[in-house]
Amino acid sequence: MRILQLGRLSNDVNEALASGYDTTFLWQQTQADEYLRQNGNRFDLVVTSAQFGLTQTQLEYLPNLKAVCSFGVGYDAINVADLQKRGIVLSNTPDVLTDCVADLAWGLILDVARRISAADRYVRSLSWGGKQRFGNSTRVSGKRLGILGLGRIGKAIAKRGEGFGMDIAYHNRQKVADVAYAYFDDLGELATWADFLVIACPGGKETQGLVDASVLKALGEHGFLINIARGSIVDEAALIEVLQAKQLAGAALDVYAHEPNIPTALLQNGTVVLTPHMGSATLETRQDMDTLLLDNVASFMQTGRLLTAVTL
Ligand code: 8YV
Repeated sequence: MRILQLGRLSNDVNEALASGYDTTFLWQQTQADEYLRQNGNRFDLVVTSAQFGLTQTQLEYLPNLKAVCSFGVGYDAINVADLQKRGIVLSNTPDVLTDCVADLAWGLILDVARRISAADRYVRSLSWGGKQRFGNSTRVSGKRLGILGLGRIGKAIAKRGEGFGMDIAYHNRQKVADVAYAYFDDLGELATWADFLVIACPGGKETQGLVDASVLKALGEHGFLINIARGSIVDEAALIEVLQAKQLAGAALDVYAHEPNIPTALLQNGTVVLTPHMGSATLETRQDMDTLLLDNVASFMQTGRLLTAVTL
């Protein structure tokens, strides 16, 4: 069986795939599209990531594809309906990244409310002690935490919220059975209720633009938006508008509509905290993701089965 790896992953993964299997690195081909058009029929398994995805055209050039092993938990950049039609199986890397993504969500909640990054800029500019006062920030403990998407990551964020004595509620496609948190079946109502709205649902067509102007206005001038999921879930233009009109207290974002491009209006806004899609990017979690990706490849090669198959 032959492997096609679409984009560069860690050195450990690149080396393991190159030494253990018959692997071709598509990114090393000078004319990747042409290479794929002419040689796509040779490959049985694709290795990709949440970031690289798999395009419809690439899939068409892979008539003998049997499995896709992806690095990352989200698979919105892969058309699962097309995989399903062709009986191609897909694995991702769930669970191992849950804690670190939830930790980053909490870092962002604390940063945007307590103005930690803004305070850091203030101190470094030697403003402390000068005429310009830093001003107060906003309390986090005991406030209302609204979570959009109560899956594995949403639950881990909620659990941390309990430690901060917060009231916790969520919106999800459906009510989650094993939790005591309040359920809102209307996202606008959750936003009206919440002081902090954290986005933790999957990306893709179903959630595209779900957090729109009306949801943001419902969150309101004292509310904060935190997004560690996908940029596509938020109407970024509407977010800029409400921030500029001070109809929202602030936003903390790890993900964007067109990564790595961030609109200048967000870069220049002092009430916004920005990080470079780094939720899962700790040494420990990235090693665990590498291992799980490689274990899925090994399992498929040996048994024809994936360890963490996505239900398509
Ligand atoms: C990716 C992510 O792993 O897991 C996801 O869905 O978005 C990240 O953890 C990272 O962007 C590499 O593709």
